[in-house]
Amino acid sequence: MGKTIIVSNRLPLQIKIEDEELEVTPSVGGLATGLKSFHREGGSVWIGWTGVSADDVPQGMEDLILEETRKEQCIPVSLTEEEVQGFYYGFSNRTIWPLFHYFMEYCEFNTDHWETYKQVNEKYANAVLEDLEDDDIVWVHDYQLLLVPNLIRKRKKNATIGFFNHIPFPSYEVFRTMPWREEILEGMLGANLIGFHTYDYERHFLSSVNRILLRDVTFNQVILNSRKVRVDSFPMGIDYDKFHNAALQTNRLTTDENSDFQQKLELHRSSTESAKLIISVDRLDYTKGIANRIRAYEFFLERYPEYKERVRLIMLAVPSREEVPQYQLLKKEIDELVGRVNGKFATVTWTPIWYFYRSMPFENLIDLYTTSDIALITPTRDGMNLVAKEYLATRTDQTGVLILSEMAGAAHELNEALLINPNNFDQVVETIKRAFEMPREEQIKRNKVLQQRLRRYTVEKWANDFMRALKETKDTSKTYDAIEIDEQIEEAILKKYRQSKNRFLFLDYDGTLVDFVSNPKDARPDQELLDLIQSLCAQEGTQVVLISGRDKETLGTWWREVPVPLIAEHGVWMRPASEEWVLSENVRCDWMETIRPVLETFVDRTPGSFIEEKNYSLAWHYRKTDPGLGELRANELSTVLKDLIANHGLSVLQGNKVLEIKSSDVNKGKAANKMLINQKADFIFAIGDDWTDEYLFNELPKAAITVKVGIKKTNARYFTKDTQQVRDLLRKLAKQN
Ligand code: ADQ
Repeated sequence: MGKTIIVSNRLPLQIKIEDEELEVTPSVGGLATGLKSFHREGGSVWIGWTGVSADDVPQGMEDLILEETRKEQCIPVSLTEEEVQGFYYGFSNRTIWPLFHYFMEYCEFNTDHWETYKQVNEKYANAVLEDLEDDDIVWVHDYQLLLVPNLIRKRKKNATIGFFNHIPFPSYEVFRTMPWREEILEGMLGANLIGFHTYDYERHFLSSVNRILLRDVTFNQVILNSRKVRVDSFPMGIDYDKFHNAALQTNRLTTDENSDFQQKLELHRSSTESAKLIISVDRLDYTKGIANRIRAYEFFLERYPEYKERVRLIMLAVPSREEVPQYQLLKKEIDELVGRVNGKFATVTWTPIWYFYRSMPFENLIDLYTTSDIALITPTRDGMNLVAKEYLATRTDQTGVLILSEMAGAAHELNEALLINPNNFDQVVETIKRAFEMPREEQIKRNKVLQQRLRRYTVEKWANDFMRALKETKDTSKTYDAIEIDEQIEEAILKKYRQSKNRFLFLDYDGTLVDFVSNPKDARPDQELLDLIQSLCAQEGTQVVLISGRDKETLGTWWREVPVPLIAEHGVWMRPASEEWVLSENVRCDWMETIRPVLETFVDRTPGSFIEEKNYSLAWHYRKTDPGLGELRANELSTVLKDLIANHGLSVLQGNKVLEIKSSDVNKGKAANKMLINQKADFIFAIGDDWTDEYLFNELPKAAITVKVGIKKTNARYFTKDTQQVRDLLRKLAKQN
């Protein structure tokens, strides 16, 4: 078992350089806690930026930083100020962050930022590659590093890579506005496992992959040519015991032992009987709904003036991304709003809002959580929101009310909280009132359930679950019956080829020799392919047969100059090398009059689909339709056809984004076998990518070497990954004598 390499934008440590002195202290955020068992074990490492730009590191101190961070099992990625600006403040926080949180109006599509983002992602990937050994597991985190998984994959094909996105993944309609959407999806798909906090983000991602990259998605797996990527949701938890135990300890302190901060909080409580505290804690970010929270609180005081002097909102906002203009504007807006509300309602002895714009030490955060009767957490979008969970963990007597926005990922798990739509002011105001009035027994009943859940699904469990699922992805890739053609198998095939005298190669065309294109007419063979088939045909004792579902006109035109035998329409037509087409099966087609109108109704209802009329079959193509709709209609059509074809001796072939109706007497297997009659073939090779080729694999003699293109369910003996590998193999065959 190798080591774990964790990769995130920032390292879990703080670096201070003062008077040429270096101080490195580990920081204990949620992520660091969750990953501690992996990070501290087996020489594992964490790769990331130190938070100090290379321009601010005094000359000669680089090595010392390296040495000191190494002691914490960390490897620093060095970033210049310019890189930090373009990568972090630029593309990460002015493009991805707003777009993924549905703030499209804040989103900047700046090519320079994108270039820097790519370049810095390369830096992180290189740092991983320098340290990566065969059995290692790489876990990449968050939206700053979306391209890293594929950058690693490109250079280390068999690496085990996980990726977790800590923020939402937006719906396809929003994501598709991104100019570099393909690159971003491809970047993420470099991983074996992609994790999100909720199922909604997962399905948004899968939908984008399906619609933008036109990749097949089955359940929660993306099917690529050579591998599958599993996508799943893992809701992140907190270090429950840390918060709970700290709260127990605070509650045990006597008044004198309490912190100054706690004493001030108590003063407010004791000043008025029934006085209540509402708390909110966030990074100062426009996604957290801070401004609307203040406005809702203002409405509350207006609508229920009896609460004046009996309630206080303590707002804690951590400074964040102050170099991004939107955050500067937000800071100003919040300052003004707090000023306005306090100015409007304050009395000599009471201010309605206490606002802290700073980070608080852990102990004070606990003081706040334990003293507050209500937590008001109202993001307009939030990947998860850990503050909500932390608040609940500190409620040791199980009192307290959590008001939580439905738009936070955490809302999916925290159903017993009072869930609100942060845009519905009326609802927020009434919910604050309800929270005030909620009987103690009800609070306890709700929190009991919530705490049980949080205690069980901690951040450590989250990390373990993700890692287990990541390791499992390695095992599932081995469950195919077909064996991948590796060097050894390839050598055996070549050897057999050399030793035989009468060889037959049955080659499917689309998806095997050429990749799929959106318009089937554009898939004509390139010169390289023409030459390759020509040279195979020229070999003595070798019969190459192109066997396809395509119509004879197209195939005949494309292969006019090459003396290769062709089988068209799955076996209806046959063209011996350089001769005329002959009808190889006497097939009826009077059924077409009945089936065609049915297909036409599906074309009408499925934009982008069309009917291809061949001499002896009808095909309904849906490659260019909306992928979801196409699959849905294809299923519907199969069902409709099942009843219709029963009496006609017809069958429906489900190809790649096509349904083809044809006589049951015709298939590629039968057609190929016909060619083999009386031939004494001593080498039979068949290769194809879709369902119609399974007839070949099933019906050819047992000794045939059958190969599927792509990782799919198949009866072929072997599989190869893509058309490129097919061509490589054929090229090698062409060189044998
Ligand atoms: P954040 O947007 O930072 O995280 P959140 O999950 O709430 O949001 O985490 C904030 C953390 O900072 C909490 O642990 C909290 O205790 C701490 N904190 C906040 N204000 C503080 C203050 N003034 N002083 C001290 N500590 C403070 C991103 C996503 C979230 C997702 C997390 C984890 O935006 O949606 O939940 O990652 O995946």
